[in-house]
Amino acid sequence: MESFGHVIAGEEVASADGTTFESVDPWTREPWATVALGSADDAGRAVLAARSAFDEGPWPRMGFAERGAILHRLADLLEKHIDELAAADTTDMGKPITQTTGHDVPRAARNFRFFADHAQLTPAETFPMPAGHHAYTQYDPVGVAAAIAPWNFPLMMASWKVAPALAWGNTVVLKPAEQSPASATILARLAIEAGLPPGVFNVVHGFGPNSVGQALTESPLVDRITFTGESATGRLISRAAAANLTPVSLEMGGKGANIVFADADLDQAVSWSIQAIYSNSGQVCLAGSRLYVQREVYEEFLARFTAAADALVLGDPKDPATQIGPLSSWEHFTKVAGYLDLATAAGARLHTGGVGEGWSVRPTVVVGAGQRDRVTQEEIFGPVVVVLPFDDEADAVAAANDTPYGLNAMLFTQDLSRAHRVARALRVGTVWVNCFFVRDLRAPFGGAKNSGVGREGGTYSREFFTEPKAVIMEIS
Ligand code: TXE
Repeated sequence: MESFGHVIAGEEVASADGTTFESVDPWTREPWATVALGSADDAGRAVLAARSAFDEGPWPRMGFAERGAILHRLADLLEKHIDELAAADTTDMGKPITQTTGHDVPRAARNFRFFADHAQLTPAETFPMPAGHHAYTQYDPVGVAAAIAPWNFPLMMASWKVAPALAWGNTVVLKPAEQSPASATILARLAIEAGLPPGVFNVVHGFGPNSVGQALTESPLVDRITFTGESATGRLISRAAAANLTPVSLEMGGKGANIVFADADLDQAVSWSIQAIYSNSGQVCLAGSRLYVQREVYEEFLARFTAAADALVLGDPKDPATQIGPLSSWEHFTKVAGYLDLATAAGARLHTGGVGEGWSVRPTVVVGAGQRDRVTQEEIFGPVVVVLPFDDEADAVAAANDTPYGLNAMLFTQDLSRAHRVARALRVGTVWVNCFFVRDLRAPFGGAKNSGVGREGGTYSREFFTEPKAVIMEIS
């Protein structure tokens, strides 16, 4: 068994009361790591360490270049330790090793490099004023940021929050998800090696309600809360944060609509649509889990899509040949499997797929569901797509917008005008046209409706992790 502690004030430590929990490998269904189990006390210790590193330490007082050099060193170390980090996430939550080595760890390193450079290179504003006065903006760090991360992209999502917070001069307490704790401790060990001063980046393991997560959201010493997870949890966090008027950034669930028009390049549409729902076993907030296909091409698309889904290799996530691993935990497996029962009980049909070996679900295609069925409306967070036909553009847009979520949508068409028109009509934070998951880290990332509050990425992260200050001076 491997062992992972909290990292507080530059030291890897046990919980104050010495308790631990086990992280379970969802493929073997055996525990593989012992992890410090934090409490509100441990969260409090970490917040105090972050507070004093912010109030008295060098980090917020350094120049961007100096901080950036340390963050680049951390990115170098992530790349050097790619195998260890990839194995940690793959073993913790079951995503294929080719995804952790090919995407998650490189993207985590890129997040640190990008935000280090972005903070250094982004200009602030000056405002022309009547003669005699001059106004400019200054982006001051805010203080202590609490980052509460999910288990579906453990290292990558943590870095997406931690990197901008640090680059802008804040100190951080990260609470990784209890299902995927290992890579956060490794990240914090590497941060010490990279030269981050003690207390600048802290990690506390534990659960959410009545535990570390809740304590962080209730702390009056925390200045910002950034969270990714379930919409219901986002509501709880908002409520807790309101007591101290702590600003929150919430990235929550999704039920991505993927609209395939009859004029689409069907090879391209099938290939992206498969990735959109089955990569990471559908445990992606951006998953294209509602597939609307124009009636003229519905049968042909369904046949091609189903063949591609059936061809995906499900198996041991540590095997490089595997394309789909198990679901992240027993609890999550039962949730996803429950939706399959719900779909059939409501009169829909599994065109292909169903429950697989252990805690896995095979790439599943649900047909015959209604727009208002739970399987079409709720986030399943598994390799389960609902395919529905539509007649015209207006129908497609109405159906796509008809959920409580609004994180993202995809559309496939060769008609340029329609692409712009539909992109404008969709009430979501991101629209991908003829592609999926392609990102520019400067672009806003976040959701409309129940999918999010606030945006992250580029200057949007700067807005959140700084106090923009106007300075007006008399110069006459
Ligand atoms: O989420 P939670 P869970 C969705 C997905 C999934 C469902 C449940 O549909 O099936 O959420 O997953 C911490 N105060 N997404 O249970 O509970 C928790 O410890 C403070 C979508 O894992 O929201 C973990 O670190 N923190 C999603 C983090 O919140 C609390 C990614 C997320 O856990 C807390 C993950 C509290 N009261 C799940 N309660 C996405 N948007 O990508 C929990 N936490």
